[in-house]
Amino acid sequence: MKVNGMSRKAFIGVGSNLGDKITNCLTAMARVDRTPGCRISARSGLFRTEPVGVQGHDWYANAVIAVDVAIPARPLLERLLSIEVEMGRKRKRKWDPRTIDLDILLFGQEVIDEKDLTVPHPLMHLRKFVLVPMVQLVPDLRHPVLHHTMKELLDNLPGEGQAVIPLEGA
Ligand code: A4P
Ligand code: MG
Repeated sequence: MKVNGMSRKAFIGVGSNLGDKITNCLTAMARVDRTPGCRISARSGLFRTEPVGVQGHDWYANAVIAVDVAIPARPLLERLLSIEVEMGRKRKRKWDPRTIDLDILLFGQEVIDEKDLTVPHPLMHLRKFVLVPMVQLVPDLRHPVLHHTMKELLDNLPGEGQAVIPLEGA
């Protein structure tokens, strides 16, 4: 399938906190880029990030990719879940350490509220490990529900907590 002028821009959050985290993130990105109907147009830097919402876990590597998509959101989600499985992710408890986690953050301006697919990602506006890379890529892009730009959402978060540290040369 060609990714052409009919395509939309999706933003996908990439995270790993198990094994060789940076390699895991880069491998997952390459697999997204090889998916029919998906072409990465830009990627943020990679960041070393403090775990959010869980305690005692290892730090994460996180990044965001901008993807030109010519397929609907549902098959994109299915492809992301199968990349996670191919890369050895075992689903145990929610928020367990994972070799790779791929979340659809935004899918064009679409708003999707289904049992197993919520877009925009319901926590993205609260997470520096999402917003710092989003601001690198698209500071002026507006959240389709909250209507603030990525830069405004990041500026609205408390200054302290949620460390997000750029990885050198990544
Ligand atoms: N699902 C619903 N909406 C979406 C969407 N927009 N994108 C469903 C992707 N998946 C979506 O995911 C559970 C189900 O969510 C999927 O089967 C899909 O149908 P999961 O990956 O099995 O569970 P999870 O990752 O444990 O939970 P969830 O809700 O995805 O957690 P998050 O939001 O991914 O948070 N701290 C740092 N620093 N960096 C991180 O990357 N990640 C988490 C996990 C917590 N703390 C973190 C990080
Ligand atoms: Mg997930």
